[in-house]
Amino acid sequence: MYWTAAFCVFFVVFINAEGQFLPSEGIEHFQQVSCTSLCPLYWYPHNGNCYRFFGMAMSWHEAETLCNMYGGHIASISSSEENTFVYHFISPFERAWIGLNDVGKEGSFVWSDGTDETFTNWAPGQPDNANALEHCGEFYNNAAPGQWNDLPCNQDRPFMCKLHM
Ligand SMILES: [Ca+2]
Ligand SMILES: [Ca+2]
Repeated sequence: MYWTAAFCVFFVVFINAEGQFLPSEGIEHFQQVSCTSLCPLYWYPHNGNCYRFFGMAMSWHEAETLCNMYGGHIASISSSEENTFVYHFISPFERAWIGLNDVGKEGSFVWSDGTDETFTNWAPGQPDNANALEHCGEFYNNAAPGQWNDLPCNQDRPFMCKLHM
């Protein structure tokens, strides 16, 4: 049984104009609230989302189905910072699926979790849709670290799942 609920822990601190902490009964001036989301066991929190790496290699669609079972998708990547974070887990395996694909329409890449395609990090010459068979995105070992390639979806790769919290 897995759970995907997110909840927040609120820390409320009361300080006066000089930055001195006040007892709660002396509230008059300012309050500061921080919120921390928690991830299910074995999932890593990062910038409000949860991530889990799966080292067993499988096809892109099998990987997406497994991520769906947890309530997520193969990881989308919307910034250089997120790319570095995800690649940190994947780099020992050299190649791994990402959620980007053009399964629906050749050349129109979309993220399986619906994230807007605002950031891309294709390796030089990619995506090339080699032999008209490449519709799924991966981290590529024949490129600079963290760059992407399009690949036939039936290849087997490890992958990162992402839960939007
Ligand atoms: Ca393609
Ligand atoms: Ca390619």
